[in-house]
Formats: sequence, C-alpha cells, structure tokens
Amino acid sequence: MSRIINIGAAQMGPIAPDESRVSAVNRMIELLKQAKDRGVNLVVFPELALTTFFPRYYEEDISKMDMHYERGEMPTPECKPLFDKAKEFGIGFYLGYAELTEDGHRFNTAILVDDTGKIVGKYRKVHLPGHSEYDGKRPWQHLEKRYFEPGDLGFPVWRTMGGIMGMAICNDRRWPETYRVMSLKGAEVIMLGYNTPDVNTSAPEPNHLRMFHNHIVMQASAYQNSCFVIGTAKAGIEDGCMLIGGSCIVQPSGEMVALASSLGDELITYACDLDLAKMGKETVFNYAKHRRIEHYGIITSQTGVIEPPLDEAAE
Ligand code: CDV
Repeated sequence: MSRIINIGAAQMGPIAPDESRVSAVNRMIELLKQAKDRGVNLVVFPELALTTFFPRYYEEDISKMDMHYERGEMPTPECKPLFDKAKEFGIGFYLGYAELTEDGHRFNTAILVDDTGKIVGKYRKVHLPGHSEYDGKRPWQHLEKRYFEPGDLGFPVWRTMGGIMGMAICNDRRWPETYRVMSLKGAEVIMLGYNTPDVNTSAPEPNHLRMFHNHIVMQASAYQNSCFVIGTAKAGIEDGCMLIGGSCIVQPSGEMVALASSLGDELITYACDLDLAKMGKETVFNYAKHRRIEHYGIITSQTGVIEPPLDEAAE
C-alpha cells in the first residue's frame, strides 16, 4: 500500500523589521487556506518565519534584541491563531522562530506540529553560519553566532503523519552530516526553512552560485539519503537585503518536483509517495549492506583539515 503525503513548501516574501507577529501569522494563515484547498497534509514555513532576519543587525547588548525571540511555550498568544487554523484544517506544519528559553538561552529553532495540533518535535539549528562580532567589511552582517547558541538537541526524527520526519534549518542543508545522521534513523522527509542572502559576504562568488548551491545540496542529499527534502525560503528584498527564493520539493531520486516561481508568499505542493524513499533505502542506499564504517571514524573525531606532511625531499 502506498503512503502518499501531500506536502507544501509555504515560501514567504520579506518581513519588514516593523512588521508585527500578527501580520506574519495572518500571511501564514492565508497560505494554510491555500494548502487546505489543495488537499495538503503538511506545510513547511521558512526559518525565522515570525520576524525579519534580525541577525543582519548588530546590537552590542544582545538583550536589546529580545523582541525578536519567542519566550515560553508554543503557541504564544500571537501564534495561537496559526495553530488553531492548522488544527481546524487537519494540516501539520514546520515553523521556524527564534527561541529564548526561561533560563536565558537563545536558539534558532523549528518545531513540528502534527495534523491534530500536537507539537511532536523540536529542533535547534546546529550549523550556525556567520560571525559573532561586528564586521565592517560586510555590506550586511550575519550575526547568527552572536544571537544563537549551537543547537543542543542533535538531529532527532519523529514517526508522525504516516512517515519518519526530520528537521534542519538553513545552513544545515549544506552539510552532508545533517542528512546522514537523520537518514541513519530512517528519515523519509527532511524539512528545512532558510533565509539566504544573494550576496555571499564571507567569500567572493558570482550571485548565481547562491541558487545553484541552494539546489545542489538539497538535490544531492535527497538522492544520497533516499529521502524527500522540502526547502522553504523567506525571499525577496527584506529591509534592502535580497534573499534568494527557490523554495523547492525534491524527491529521493534527487529530482526537483516543485519549484517556487516568485519571491513572495507562494505555496508549492507535491504528493510525496514515501515508499519511494523506502525503495532507495532498501537498494542502492541499503546502509546495513554497503556502509564501511571502519573507514569513517575521522568524520566525528576531527573538525579541521589535517593534510599529509609535505614531502621535503621533493621541495
Ligand atoms: N540563515 C542561514 O543559515 N544562511 C546561510 C548563509 C549565511 C550562507 C545559508 O546557508 O544560506
């Protein structure tokens, strides 16, 4: 019997710094209504979907950024209408937001809510990009390392809504370890939201490579881990900073089966047959049969590169 789940990537256009949570949530509810009309079971919203991408602003005193974080348990009063509408529609969702815990820790977080309105999972971004101090050489700051701690929950997966689901956030998608850890736990769907500026402020490269890299990492990883990858952008010009769109749904073959065509609020959907993921896991990517872990130890015992010694005789 096939296991088909209709998944939507709910791309959002820019969120201005002064746009309220209520407004952002209303936009998400509009996307949810479209999702209901299209028979969608699960919707993936972007990273930091309730606010502007605030790590682009430097603030000496981090507590002055508290207004961008959600405190206490979800749903907060501003988010409750989103939870209520999703429950009424019987639609699950992934929501990215900045989390400030009771004891003062700050994380870039995503939660997974099932189609009955229950929060089934939480993920905190592991691979934080950018820098922690003001960098005058950059046209835009990317201060995630200032405003967030690396996630402390690992890469869990959840058996829910008929499949095995995992979450990642933005920069995580560039790291093969992200997907492999989850696929070793059987992940059939990996959901991720992102905010990716079109200019790489860390290294000079032509702008078109931003979209190329965005898609190549998700497509290659979907194939190598035999899973669906749902990538949802916050897109367009946000307070003068251009964020790439390109939200997409990738199937386990690595093929893109849905792609956003705008830089605004837009829902793309695909009926994902989770048995396609299972098929890859039982054949080419049957890990139990083919992985050679005796050669992989370096992946977890070492971070930086250690090159072989120079051959001095040849110098
Ligand atoms: N929000 C992000 O994690 N953005 C990074 C940028 C800084 C490269 C990304 O990987 O898209």
